[in-house]
Amino acid sequence: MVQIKDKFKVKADELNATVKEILKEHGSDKIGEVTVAQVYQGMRGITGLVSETSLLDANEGIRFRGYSIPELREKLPKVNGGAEPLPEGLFYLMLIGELPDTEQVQELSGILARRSHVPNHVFATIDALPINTHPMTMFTTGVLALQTESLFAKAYADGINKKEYWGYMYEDALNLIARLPRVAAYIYRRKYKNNYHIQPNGMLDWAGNFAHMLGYEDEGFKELMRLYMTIHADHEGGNVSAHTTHLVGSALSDAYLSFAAGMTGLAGPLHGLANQEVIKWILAMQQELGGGTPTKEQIAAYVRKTLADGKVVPGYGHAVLRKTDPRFTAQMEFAKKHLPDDALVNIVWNVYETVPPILQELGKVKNPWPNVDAHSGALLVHYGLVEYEFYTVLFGVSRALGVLASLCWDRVMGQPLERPKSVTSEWMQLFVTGK
Ligand code: FAM
Repeated sequence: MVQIKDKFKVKADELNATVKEILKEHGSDKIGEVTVAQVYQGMRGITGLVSETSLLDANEGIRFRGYSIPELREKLPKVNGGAEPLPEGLFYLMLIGELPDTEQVQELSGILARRSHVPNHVFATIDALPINTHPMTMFTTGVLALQTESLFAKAYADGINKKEYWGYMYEDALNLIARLPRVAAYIYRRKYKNNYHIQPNGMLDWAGNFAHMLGYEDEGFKELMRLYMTIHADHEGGNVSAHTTHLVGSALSDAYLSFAAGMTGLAGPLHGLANQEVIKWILAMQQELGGGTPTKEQIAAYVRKTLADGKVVPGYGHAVLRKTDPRFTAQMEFAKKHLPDDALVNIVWNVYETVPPILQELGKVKNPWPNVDAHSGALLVHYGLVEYEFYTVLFGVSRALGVLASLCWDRVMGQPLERPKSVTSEWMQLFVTGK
């Protein structure tokens, strides 16, 4: 079987030839305009990046190499008897640009299992942090501690030719993806299960083994983990975790340094930390209402109180999407199939019916619909993973698939140091008024 790495290089050589032609014929073509508001307000809608792995449409949602989430759930290989896609297959698709067959996914699962060794100093570094340290801080620290293993960093220090950068970045990316479940599970078992650690099972797929090391043997949870790791893997290149990984990587920081930087962004409440904030918000609402299942009227009142307190409703809205997130819909379908009567899930569904009209009333919210985080916690709680501070670590393990596949493409395409221009408001004043 042609090695995945060789296949990647063939695809990259083809794309490099295409991009060379595009730049030669159209390099000075204008692709858009930039307004003063966009410069001051988060560069929304400015097309300024290329990321091969996925593309986000405001109304259609995410497509990974052209495939929607429903299409991935149908077409990607699954475990025997399973219904959810193997996330290794999505990594293959994002990297190579073709749907893998079962044999190719099984080969990738084996490669990752063989590369999953984590040196003891990484665990010792995590152990040096106080037990009440946030899991995302432990996770990011663990990734940085792994940087000792970077083949790219060693090769660069030895003076490699820039044409060889991609090969070492590819090896680091696969090694890091292979190691992350072990690091994440170590953190979970240290913080919540009295340091009782579970050894990996090399016979399981990447996500199934992750569930096993977390301490969850239920096949339903393993299926949820396969879906979870698939839908959180990528969301084009401009979101905070993807863009940060890309930006730091553009300085030729290795995969460990770049991904750790991306994870510090994912740890933000407006980005990946929202998945824990959603469950915290629902539990706080239940507590304030004396427990039980709140009515839609009670939910509406609590939403209005949240807004009146100057807080955001976590799990709702999106910087690009202008409809219900297909990643929310995929989770809702999973819940309807496996746990339709779960009380917390039914609260999520009642919140879904209640929040959008209230956010629309405000007149300022561009997307009142739920995003991926609005549903994820309720599914995890159902299977017993109730420690919501850990949820963003799950998100981070999944996001590695997309941002590290993208990092391999950045290096093989020879993407340069990223360096947009900034100005001062004094400059802006002069620009807009002429004085
Ligand atoms: N609750 C309350 N207000 C909201 C809101 C929400 N869910 N979503 C947007 N707004 C407000 C926003 O704060 C802004 O208010 P101000 O003008 O007073 O500052 C106004 O509506 C316009 O914002 P926007 O243009 O509609 O949204 P942005 O593109 O600025 O922000 C989000 C996008 C995701 C940061 C925003 O929707 C939000 O804060 N959502 C809640 C946090 C969340 O769920 N984040 C997770 C996002 C998810 F995709 C992920 O990355 N995992």
